[in-house]
Amino acid sequence: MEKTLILLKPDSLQRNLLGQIMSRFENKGLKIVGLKMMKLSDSLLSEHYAHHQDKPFFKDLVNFMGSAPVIAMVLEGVEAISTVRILCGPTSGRKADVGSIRGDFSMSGQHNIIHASDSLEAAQQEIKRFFQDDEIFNYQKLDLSAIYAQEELS
Ligand code: FUP
Repeated sequence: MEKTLILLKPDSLQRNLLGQIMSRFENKGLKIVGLKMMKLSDSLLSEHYAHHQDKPFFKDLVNFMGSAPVIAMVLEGVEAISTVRILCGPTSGRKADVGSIRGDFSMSGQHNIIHASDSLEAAQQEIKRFFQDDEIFNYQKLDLSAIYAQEELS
């Protein structure tokens, strides 16, 4: 089963969108197997955005991403990496389809609400970057109907 790394960026926190965005992943059927709040350091951000270090927006990006805590999550599911990217929409909120997270909540190419790993290789690297092994959980989703049926009998 694939795992992918999500960051709910500082604008999600500032705009009170965390619950709505997490609900989308839960409703879709993706499983949350890691979850924490983190204030990202310049050095961690420089590593995470190393592929953009020569871009004119790099400094602003690092400042923005460190301006408030983020929520880091690991989501698990069949083809979770590409499925989550579809739910997020493309980088610019202005170009993202209505119905996607960026399309519904962002008018920006930088304040675009969410980061999601874009490949298997990136997901593996990024999960290691933000989570220790013991912060990722392996658990079964319960069949609640069986538990409710048990209650009915007792
Ligand atoms: P994505 O994978 O959709 O997050 O997009 P990229 O890896 O291309 O970009 C990573 C982040 O760089 C974006 F989420 C926001 C920032 N960025 C800018 O600030 N300005 C730009 O023109 C492009 C990207």
